[in-house]
Amino acid sequence: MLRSTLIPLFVAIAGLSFSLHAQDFYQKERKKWLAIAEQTTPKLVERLKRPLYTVTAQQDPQSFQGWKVQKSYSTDSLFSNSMKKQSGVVVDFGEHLTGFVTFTIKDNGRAVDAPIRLKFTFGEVPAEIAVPFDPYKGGLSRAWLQDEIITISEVPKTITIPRRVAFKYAKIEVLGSSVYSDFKLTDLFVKATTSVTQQASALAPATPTLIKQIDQIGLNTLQECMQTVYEDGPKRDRRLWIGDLYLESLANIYSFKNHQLTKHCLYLLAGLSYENGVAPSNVFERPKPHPQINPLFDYALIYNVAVKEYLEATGDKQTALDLWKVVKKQIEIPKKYIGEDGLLDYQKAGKEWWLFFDWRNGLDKQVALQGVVIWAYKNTYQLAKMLGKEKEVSELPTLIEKMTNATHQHLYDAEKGLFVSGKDKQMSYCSQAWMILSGVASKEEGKKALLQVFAHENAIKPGTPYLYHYVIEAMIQVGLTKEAKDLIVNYWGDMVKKGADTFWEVYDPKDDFLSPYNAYLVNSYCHAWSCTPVYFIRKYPQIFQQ
Ligand code: RAM
Repeated sequence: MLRSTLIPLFVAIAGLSFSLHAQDFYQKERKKWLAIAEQTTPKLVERLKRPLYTVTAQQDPQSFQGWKVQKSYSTDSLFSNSMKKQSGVVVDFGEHLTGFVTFTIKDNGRAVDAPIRLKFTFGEVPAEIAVPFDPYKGGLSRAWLQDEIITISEVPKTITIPRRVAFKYAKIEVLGSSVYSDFKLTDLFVKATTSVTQQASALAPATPTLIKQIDQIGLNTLQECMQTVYEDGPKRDRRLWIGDLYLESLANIYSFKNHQLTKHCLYLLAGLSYENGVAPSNVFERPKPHPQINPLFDYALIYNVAVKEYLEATGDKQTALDLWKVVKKQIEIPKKYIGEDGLLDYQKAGKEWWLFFDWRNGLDKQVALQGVVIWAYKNTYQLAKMLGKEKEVSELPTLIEKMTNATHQHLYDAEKGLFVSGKDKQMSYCSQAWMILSGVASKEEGKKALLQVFAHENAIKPGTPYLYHYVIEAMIQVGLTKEAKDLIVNYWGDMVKKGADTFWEVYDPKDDFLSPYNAYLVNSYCHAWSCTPVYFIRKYPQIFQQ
């Protein structure tokens, strides 16, 4: 727990030297990239939504995190009766929404003679409106939790809460009011936004019901995360991360087809790259575009693959050529760590970088690191060919071959039939997936490796839908298509059965309270990287739509 929250911070500090480099590698291009990013900022589509009814939260051991909601009474009654008698009421908007909330307060017979203090608590899942936020022991800021206290000095008044929120439920408590007067809440609505403009096509009629539901919830998740950038989560972290962008853009290609948003994000990341040339792990748009100095090895490489996928989907060569300088720079990152034997010095890399791959404590990343580098190199070389630039990266084929051979020779345990990672020869889903995606494992080896690891009780499983994405992609690649379908149906389907309206950042079927941040309430419950069933279901209709 400690490790996962501290490492990024440590690297963030170490990374400061990063930005203080002598010269800005993109000095000439930065301005232009940021200008294009600005021009391509999407317009948000707005919808006004009001709550459907009030609900009560009830404890239920069978429900997700032990809480469910029960329909209570109508909003007509909520809006026409004294608010003082309804303190603690919870309203249900019927769907996950992202936007700014506005409410109106009026007196209820007797003139209001003192300020009114209200507390709003917004929740994506029932536990957030049922379990107290404090005392808070999480590793991330307490302020991510969506509670807001508002003091109203004049009545009647319509107020828009200044903070954008992401929620399905809202709880309203009266913290302060005068005994000599009364008031009511007469209106409450959210101006919900998204940059989705085009609906996704319908699935084949023969698609199983649960898969249809998974697809729809995946679309809802993606739509909520598609704001003026591909956010990772509209509740938290509300920013553009390369790893999330990559998966969202894949799902977008097969659904909403808002390619302009992808272009916008790729330019924004380029324009905000660190001065030493590394693509930034994550960036903020406001108050003005800026990166977080927190370099992340695997995400920097994934940038290249995102550009390649964008080009393949759109044919927009101009953009890919424009961004080529960033792509070319990312392939330099691993070179410093590749030894004579073709193996990366993963310990050194791990000291100097944040290596992510998944939020799962104890995951050994040696094999995955070999895999992601080879995979990114292969994709970059394909991109170079599409752009007629292969001469500029002519070292890649030899490097790929050398690394592939070394990985196979040193990290494949032929007796066990799978890849083992680190000095303790750890077996994980992560390692097998990356060996397949990189092509280090042959189809047969990969298939066997996955089946072996699935059968191993002690193998390290993914902790997030993010890593499950790569596992499923690998399963499809080696022909485990029925198993891939079962996994989507079981893992994402399980979230559906537990009441998900949007897919969660972290999900372990055996532990509803798992949190990389030491506080499950601060987890995001509408998280971009969890939307990728949309991509699989639509890209492979023969597997999923019959
Ligand atoms: C978390 C977020 C985000 C992810 C990073 C690595 O802060 O969940 O989605 O990309 O970690």
